[in-house]
Amino acid sequence: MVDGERFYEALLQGSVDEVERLTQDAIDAGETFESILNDGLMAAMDRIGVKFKNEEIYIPEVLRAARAMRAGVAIIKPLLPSSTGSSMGKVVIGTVKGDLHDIGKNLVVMMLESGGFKVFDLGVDVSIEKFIEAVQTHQAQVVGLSALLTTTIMEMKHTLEAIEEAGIRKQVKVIIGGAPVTEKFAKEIGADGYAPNAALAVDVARDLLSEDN
Ligand code: B1M
Repeated sequence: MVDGERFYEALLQGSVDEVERLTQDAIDAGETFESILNDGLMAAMDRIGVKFKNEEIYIPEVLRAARAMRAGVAIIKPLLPSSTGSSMGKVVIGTVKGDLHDIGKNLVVMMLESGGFKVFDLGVDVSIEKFIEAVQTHQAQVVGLSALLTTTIMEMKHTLEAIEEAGIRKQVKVIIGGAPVTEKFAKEIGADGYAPNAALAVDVARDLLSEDN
């Protein structure tokens, strides 16, 4: 079993070395990608979020925790099967304008790549214009929008509207996700798909593209 408490302590300390060591130990003990991610790193980050909300810790500590989490994710990444077959399709993805959270989005990128998609990651704080330009340049079949703030999820709606106005709505499937996003919200704004986590984002993308063929 992954020792969630130790991952939490290491993230709270922002200790890259300790997170790397715990992650490697868990791999050596035969733990799976999913258990290290879900029971170790993500469970720890959820607890960091609670402390942050309660103002027991502040942005510098959260940033250090995020850096340590990224180090752990980098170590488990090779556990994901790497895709070898033909490309499943092209995805343009980013965190919407005004939002700097990228840990979840980066996991979605990792899973999509492992699932055989060619991913163009636009990063964080991505403007609507940049999304549209990237879809056109790369001829993407899927756009992925991530948002972690209740104040930025409406950017998803605005991005969808702009995709419609640009005349490319029929060309792309839009998938949205992030902690405050729900299936209901996705339906309300007219997104094609919603995924509550990174692994399901791959299934949703696959299903949407296979509906088209
Ligand atoms: Co911010 N933050 N943060 N933060 N932060 C939250 C989101 C918050 C819930 C914390 C809290 O109060 N409990 C809160 C939002 C409250 C709200 O909106 N109602 C919050 C706040 C308020 C803020 C600031 C406003 C704080 C301030 O300045 N006063 C500020 C905003 C900055 C900005 O974006 N403009 C801010 C800043 C930051 C840091 C920069 C310090 C840092 C981000 C570092 C980084 O990402 N590089 C940070 C962090 C780390 C968090 C918490 C603690 C952790 C987020 C995270 O990485 N989770 C977070 C609390 C929490 O979520 N518990 C919090 C782990 C990650 C794996 O999960 O991103 O949900 P998640 O991704 C999941 C799914 O959601 C899904 O798959 C992922 C994995 O399975 N998913 C998708 C995500 N995107 C998807 C896309 C898809 C499909 C699925 O399809 C395309």
